[in-house]
Amino acid sequence: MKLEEFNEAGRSEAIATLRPCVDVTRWCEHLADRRPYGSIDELVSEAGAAASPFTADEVEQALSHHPRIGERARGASTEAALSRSEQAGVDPADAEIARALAEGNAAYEQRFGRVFLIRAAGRSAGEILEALTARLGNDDATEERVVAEQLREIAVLRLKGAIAA
Ligand code: 2AL
Repeated sequence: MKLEEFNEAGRSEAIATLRPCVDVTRWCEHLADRRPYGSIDELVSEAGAAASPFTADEVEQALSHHPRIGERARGASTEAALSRSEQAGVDPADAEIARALAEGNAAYEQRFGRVFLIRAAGRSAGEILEALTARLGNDDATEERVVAEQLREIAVLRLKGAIAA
């Protein structure tokens, strides 16, 4: 969608455009209600500020929409297509990587009680595995900050893809 269309859309259409970026109602409503934006930079800057930080509850709500790293999202929804393209650096046919990711995901879920989340776009499977291993050593408070920051990065990247000058 063009920025001009986003600026002029009805409130519910604007919110529906934002929702696949991250399912956090406060963030979507805030950005819709701050319209109009004079530029993409202005929108992106507001989006980053409104996501700093996402609360633990918001992270939990949004995480349910993110498939595990190494699990290809199925279906034709905007979210599923975004996830597949973000995880393009992870080759599902590479059995060794798939096994290492599955083990790492399980260890992370055991340790922190939620799905391991990382901004996958632009990262190779090796880089993701390295980050996963390192983050397993974080204390709870540090990891809570890291996961909120990763969710913010994903949301802002998706926003840049959803709304163009
Ligand atoms: C994802 C995903 O689907 N896209 C992305 O950047 N990260 N999933 C995840 N568990 O981190």
